[in-house]
Amino acid sequence: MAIFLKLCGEQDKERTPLTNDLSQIAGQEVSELLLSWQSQSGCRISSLPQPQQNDSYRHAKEVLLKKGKAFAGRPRTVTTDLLSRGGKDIAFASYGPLWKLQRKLVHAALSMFGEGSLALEQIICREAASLCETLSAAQDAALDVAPELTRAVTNVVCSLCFNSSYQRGDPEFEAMLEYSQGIVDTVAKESLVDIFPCCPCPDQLLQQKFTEHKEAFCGDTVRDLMDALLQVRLSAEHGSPPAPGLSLTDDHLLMTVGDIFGAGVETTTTVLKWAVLYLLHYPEVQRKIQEEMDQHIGLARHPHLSDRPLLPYLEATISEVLRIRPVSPLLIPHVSLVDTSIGEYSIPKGARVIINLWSVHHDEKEWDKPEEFNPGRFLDAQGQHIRSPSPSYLPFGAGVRVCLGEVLAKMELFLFLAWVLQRFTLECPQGQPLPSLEGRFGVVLQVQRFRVRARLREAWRAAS
Ligand code: HEM
Ligand code: PLO
Repeated sequence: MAIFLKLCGEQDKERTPLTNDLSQIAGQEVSELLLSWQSQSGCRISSLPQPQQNDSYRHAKEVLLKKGKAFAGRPRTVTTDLLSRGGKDIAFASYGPLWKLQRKLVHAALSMFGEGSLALEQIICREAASLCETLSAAQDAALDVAPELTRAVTNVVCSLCFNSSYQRGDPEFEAMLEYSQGIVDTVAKESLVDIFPCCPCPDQLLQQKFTEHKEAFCGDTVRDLMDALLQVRLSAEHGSPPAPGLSLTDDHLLMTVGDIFGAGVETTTTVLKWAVLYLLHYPEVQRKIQEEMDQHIGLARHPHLSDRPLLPYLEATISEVLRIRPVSPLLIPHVSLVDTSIGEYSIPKGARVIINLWSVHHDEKEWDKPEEFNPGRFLDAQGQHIRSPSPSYLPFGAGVRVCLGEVLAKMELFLFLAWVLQRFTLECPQGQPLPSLEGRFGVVLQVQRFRVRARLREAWRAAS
């Protein structure tokens, strides 16, 4: 079943803890899910009746693409209001001119800092090199790679947002990790108000960075996303006054960067962890990626973004990880902004619509043995080119609310995995059982903790 609906009553229009709802979903039967929602919130819940044939992804696409604008709203919840200072960010903001402007600005800034160009690639490669150093230093010991992957990804996003990065063990970085993990865990478990009852905005680090940037900003040089946003606001102030409702307050700028930071770190790190976990379970996939790399790149130089067409099996592996363990298995909830319909069903204005991406990605009618990890399904018969085996695949969503970071995320996933697999073979530490492939439902589909042995490849040792 691809779509759930929630038809809210007046009483909880504004203050329904979103993730309490979501945490109920993982691993439960749909009927259970609907009952638990009903008893929790007193809302009327319905789901579209069993879809006909392949309607599952069609309904999802109708909501996201065909009627994207009609379903472009977001529900307001206690938790997201706290995270976004009342919807002043992008992800949890309602559809409107300010949200559009914020998206446009981030898009422009991402292009300026190098979606596809050299600057961002250099930053990612610097972090990939540092990650490889750490793995080398661990000298075959069983290592919890999660903090290392998080540091690498955080540094890319920090460079992009604040023009800064962190060394291992930096107390500010440790504080940031703790804060971020705290939010992710908390959002997964319960409402944030229970944890920060008197402090609705626990984002001091972000605030501190913002204040530093505002003080240093002179309007001439744009060092990062924060400067880019300050500059846009400055130029707007010099022109005619903004139309009512179109002025970017400090909170809007801060929450925009907060979103890019939060989304940039949580999602990409999680996919990298899933990728490593699947490579431990499927050593033959790892071997194939390494063979492909040895053949097309060799060991005398580092991988570049321009190598992507040369490494279709690695690209296919990334696509398969994003299919089998979608980071955001229910996307972010959508809300209908007008009376509308899905298929033959009428949907009233204000209905909460949850797309079940998990079922779209595990639909047996669309995917051969969907539980099987098989990167080959994304390759053509010759294994030379990436292909789209089914339209039932939406890891980044689609339409007006589509992910803003898809290009950046794909750059990072490709480069980090290529750098690591060129040098190391990832293995389960000796004598330990293979770690679980079961996810933990949180704000993203989290990986359970596991350890890895990164063994330097003989070929790499010999070559260097
Ligand atoms: C939204 C997936 C990385 C920024 C989303 C959505 C999905 C998604 C499924 C929700 C779409 C919807 O509600 O219909 C992913 C995946 C990623 C990733 C799988 C990594 C592999 C990133 C990165 C950034 C980012 C690196 C930032 C640079 C955003 C933002 C939104 C969003 C701002 C909200 C868009 C809106 O509501 O208008 N992402 N994302 N994401 N993503 Fe990503
Ligand atoms: C992560 C914790 C941050 O402090 C705030 C934040 C902002 C954007 C959110 C992100 C959190 C979690 C992952 C989200 C992202 C927007 C898109 C992304 C929800 C809550 C997805 C699709 O998973």
